[in-house]
Amino acid sequence: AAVGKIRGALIGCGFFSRNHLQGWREIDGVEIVALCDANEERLRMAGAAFGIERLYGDAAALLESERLDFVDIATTAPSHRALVELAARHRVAVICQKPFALSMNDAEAMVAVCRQADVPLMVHENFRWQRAIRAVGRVLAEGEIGTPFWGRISFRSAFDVFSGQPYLARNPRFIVEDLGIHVLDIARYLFSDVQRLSATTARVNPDIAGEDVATILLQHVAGATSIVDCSYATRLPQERFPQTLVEVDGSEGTLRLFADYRLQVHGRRGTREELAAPTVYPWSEAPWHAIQDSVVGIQSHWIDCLTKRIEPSTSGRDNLKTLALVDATYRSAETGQGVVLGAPA
Ligand code: NAD
Ligand code: 89V
Repeated sequence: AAVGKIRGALIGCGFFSRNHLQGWREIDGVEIVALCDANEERLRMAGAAFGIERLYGDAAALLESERLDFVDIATTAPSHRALVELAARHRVAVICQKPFALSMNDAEAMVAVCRQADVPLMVHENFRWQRAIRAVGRVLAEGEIGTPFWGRISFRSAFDVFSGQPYLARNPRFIVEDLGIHVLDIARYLFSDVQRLSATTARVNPDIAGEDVATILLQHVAGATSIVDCSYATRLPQERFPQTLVEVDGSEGTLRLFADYRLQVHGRRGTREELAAPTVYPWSEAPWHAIQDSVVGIQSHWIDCLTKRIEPSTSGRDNLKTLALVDATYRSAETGQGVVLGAPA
């Protein structure tokens, strides 16, 4: 490995991991020096595709043998807690894919163990790093439409996510845990933390175990009310996976993020439209462009934070508040009651 570069290792060489590996190649000053996967074939294939020779079937052996500045965990959620704890024991900084954990109890323990070991921890919550979502965030921060009082963040699709990620059809919880988590995080990012929430969920597709529709009403601490709605059962004339559409009404104007990344702002200075489209890399694959670009965005942010020793935007601590919204959504849908969120830790 080149001298002076930040040294990372990737754990989990499955469906999404190639986006991580491509993303790391886009960023100067970082090198993925080793790979780990319990599945030997996937491990070998990723090693061959990315020219990485140091391969491990077991994460404990990886951490024993390699000198690392961070590990990038891209396994599915059931393995996250043990892997984060392992990295913390070795005092190695950690990125962990979403969903960070499947229970608040696990998530809190994972944040605590990294804090005690003084190890930086970021959750790979990349949707707030999509270029169009950043553009919406900038318009709101600059006050162009005044103070937001209402918003809607909408993800409606019938894209077949199950062939690439078969576990999504089998998990008892589906859209809120896998996708709603991203949309709820965008709501926190744009409108502040949440004090109260109510939700309904439904399963339309009879061939999957979990829910594929969720509609969530959020009361934000800064005053806005928002609606987060997501569906994988919505057959539109034009499939727009994985686009997230946004509407915001503010005291001085309105903002609309329409399809195909057309951002319209009607504010103090009149009406304007910009294109907030993702960067398309040679390795980008339709329709994943926006997500792949956001991987580069969040990974660049991680390197920036590691170098400057600052807390990432989607640190473990921050992500507990997004996970609490996932948890509250399921509770509200089950009980038919609104849920009041506790004061953040
Ligand atoms: P996958 O099942 O295709 O790949 C996971 C890999 O991890 C498998 O190859 C498996 O063998 C390996 N693995 C599991 N436990 C391990 C362990 N303890 N040690 C070593 N290897 C282990 O899953 P995927 O679809 O690539 O998803 C991985 C994660 O990424 C999930 O949590 C998913 O929610 C998330 N994801 C995020 C995005 C995003 O945009 N942020 C998109 C897709 C998936
Ligand atoms: O982004 C994700 O986390 C993916 C998908 C877009 C399919 O929900 O799992």
